[in-house]
Amino acid sequence: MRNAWSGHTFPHPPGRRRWMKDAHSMDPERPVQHILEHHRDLGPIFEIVVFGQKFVFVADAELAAELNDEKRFVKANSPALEGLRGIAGDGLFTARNDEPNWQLAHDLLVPAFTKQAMQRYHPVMAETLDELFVVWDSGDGRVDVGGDMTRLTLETIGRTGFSQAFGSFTTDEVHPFVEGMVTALTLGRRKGVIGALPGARILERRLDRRHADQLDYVRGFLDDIVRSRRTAATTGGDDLLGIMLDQAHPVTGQRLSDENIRYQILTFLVAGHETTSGALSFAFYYLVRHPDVLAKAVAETDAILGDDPDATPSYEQVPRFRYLRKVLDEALRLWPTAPGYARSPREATTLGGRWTMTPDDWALVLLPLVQRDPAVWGEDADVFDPDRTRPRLASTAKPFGTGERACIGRQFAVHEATMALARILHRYDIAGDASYELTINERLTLMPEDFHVTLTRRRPATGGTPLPAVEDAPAAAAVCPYTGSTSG
Ligand code: MNH
Repeated sequence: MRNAWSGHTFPHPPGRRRWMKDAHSMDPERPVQHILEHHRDLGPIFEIVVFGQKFVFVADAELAAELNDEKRFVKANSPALEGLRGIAGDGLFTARNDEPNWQLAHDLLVPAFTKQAMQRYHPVMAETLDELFVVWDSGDGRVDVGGDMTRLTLETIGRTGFSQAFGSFTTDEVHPFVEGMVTALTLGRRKGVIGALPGARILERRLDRRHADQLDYVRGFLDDIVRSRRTAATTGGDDLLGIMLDQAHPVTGQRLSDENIRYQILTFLVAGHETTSGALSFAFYYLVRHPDVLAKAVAETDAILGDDPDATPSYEQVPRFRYLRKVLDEALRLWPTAPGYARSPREATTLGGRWTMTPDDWALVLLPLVQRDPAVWGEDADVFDPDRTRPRLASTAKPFGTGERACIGRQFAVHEATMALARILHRYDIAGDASYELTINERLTLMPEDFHVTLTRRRPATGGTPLPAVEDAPAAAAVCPYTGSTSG
């Protein structure tokens, strides 16, 4: 059996049953929160066996650092990722390391995330925010943070990557593509979980049949995006879609197939918005919970943007919001919206000096635990504090993953989220609901649930607010603002 760990059994939740194993001690609706609430005492590495599948979790920064070592380990496709292959195929996120389409698509699409590319996306990101502000200004000030951040990030990736708008700001209804996508994703996750059970194929086919209409709609929608670009009078374009349709690999001359392009569009539309909207929502959650942090953040926006509430930062100004960046990093430390990634050894090895691990074995780096490891972050590891100094082994805080298969959209996400935070905090006074208790929706990614704030237009303070002190900020602008703190 795959992931047998040479027969080794790790610590696991108490009360394991003979057939159901650990099913009673996992929560399919909120697996990550359940582990944080109930299983933090299982130690640095533990297992949960459900539905005939062994999941090995790493909670410890030292072990995570080992798994992050690209010389010894590579990305593994967890069952959850494999479950998505029905709709995302060998798209970038779900491709297996040895599939030729990974390298091909990676090489073709890296240029879509360079500095020059980001400079092209910048005004589109700014315009999309303007449209959100129009909606907010015509409302009563009460805002569903998760919902509106999702609208914002979906519009942004749709427009920047594919010249595809979703009308998120003109209607209250969810775009049918989004609905279909969510169905497809939920389906994928369920398939991933049941995959190891006898009879899974039959169940899977039944699930597919039940949702056939929605899945067909998604497929048709993706085909339309491709078709309308191909028939457009002006072909070309240097956005994601343009690159995929028009460019050949500079060395091999190979091109992406139509099927693979569909997989990539879906991959980027999903990966390009879910995680970023969650990150923004958690940042707002912590900001309204910490008035001192909020005040510092607002002061930074006034110092950089001045007294015009509609001021838009230039591309070059965005990385100067160093304190906002710390807020974002700290939110992603506590609640990494993509809560983990799986790793396998390149060849048989020993993990932690003790456990034999073969290329058939994989472990999940469980980021919400690794990034709160008290050995690294101290006893107050669970506390939100953007000013904390990043200690030894802080390099295991990797909300964007690690190595060759790390997030290709990291700069995109950080630029988009920083600008959104800056402009929103500069433009509105923001008040939370004191009685709100954080509950997190775990769909594919993490997202605060039913979190609302009240916005009122503000008039930024005029004139020379001094920049708030930001400790250990890189001294010279020569340091790339994006490759600094959290990953490597
Ligand atoms: Mn993103 C891979 C987190 C924003 C597109 N992303 C990953 C991985 C993590 C991750 C973790 C690695 C998964 C693994 O090892 O199995 N991503 C994030 C977070 C944000 C994010 C926390 C926002 C915050 N991601 C984005 C954006 C885009 C994007 C924005 C696109 C515009 N991510 C990807 C793609 C991959 C990926 C594509 C797969 C890369 C590869 O394997 O080559």
